[in-house]
Amino acid sequence: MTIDNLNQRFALPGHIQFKEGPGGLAVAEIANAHAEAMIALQGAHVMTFQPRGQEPVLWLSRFGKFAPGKSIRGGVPICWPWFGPHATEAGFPGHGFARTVMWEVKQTQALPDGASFLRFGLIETEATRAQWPHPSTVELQVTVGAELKIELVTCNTGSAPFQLGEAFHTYFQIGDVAEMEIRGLEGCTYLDKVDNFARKTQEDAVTIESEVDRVYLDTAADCLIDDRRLNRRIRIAKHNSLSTVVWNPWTEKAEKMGDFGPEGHRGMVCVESGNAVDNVVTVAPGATHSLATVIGVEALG
Ligand code: TA6
Repeated sequence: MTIDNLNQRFALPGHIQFKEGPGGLAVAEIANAHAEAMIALQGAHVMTFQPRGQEPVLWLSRFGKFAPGKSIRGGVPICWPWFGPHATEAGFPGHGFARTVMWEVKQTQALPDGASFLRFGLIETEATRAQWPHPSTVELQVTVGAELKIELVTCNTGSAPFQLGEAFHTYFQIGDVAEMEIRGLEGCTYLDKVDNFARKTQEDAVTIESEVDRVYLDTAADCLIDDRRLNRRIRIAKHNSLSTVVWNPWTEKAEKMGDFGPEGHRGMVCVESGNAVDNVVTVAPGATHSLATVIGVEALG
């Protein structure tokens, strides 16, 4: 569907318009009384979210490669229908294919409270079916208001159950990594990916002084990013999620990845709400599973 077609069918004055974004990617541009946001149709990828009067909440690399089929570095990449490497196929893309394939706009709506609602559906192809042969549908529902609500809805339309790994791989904008801590994971068990997946327990708030790549298990808790530099707290609430991943690549890995930019890792941290490893979800035939997160900014308590 061309940009003109998208605007004819789904634009909403005072809320949503479609345009060509970075790298020529089709994007939905949202601007309402509460916030501004941008969502690429590729990957149904929420790239930016900025409540009025606030600094951007999501980190988006200025050095990212915005190109068809390439995952965008920053915002909210959708990891689906598996998290991390595929269990058996090394050649399949890490974190699944959802974030690099095209999604279609299904619905847009101006909500009574002034927020904007958008619903996207993943466009199945022979390539996606080759990697995920289970009859299913997946939609992303985004509400842009004073808070950002994202819901990933998976339906099993087949006659056999399937296992699902998923996450919102959210990159958060922070003032400086040395002046922030992540609370809400105290006492949780985590797999430490920088220490051969050793199982450990989180004693206190999470602080970051080197590469951190941890999958916290069996936790439904909100996470709080307390940012002393920007003098704000970001609350990350989640629903139907038992895993939280915390990731900062630090200097060496960020440089190897090549799209963080100089010292880019200092301005971001990933706090990812999903279901991974021990927490993968079994979706029964005919069942619907919905993973959701609500992201908002508060005063630093
Ligand atoms: O969620 C953390 C992680 O799994 C890291 O291990 C690292 O691979 C990161 O995701 C980024 O992955 P990407 O495929 O987006 O470069």
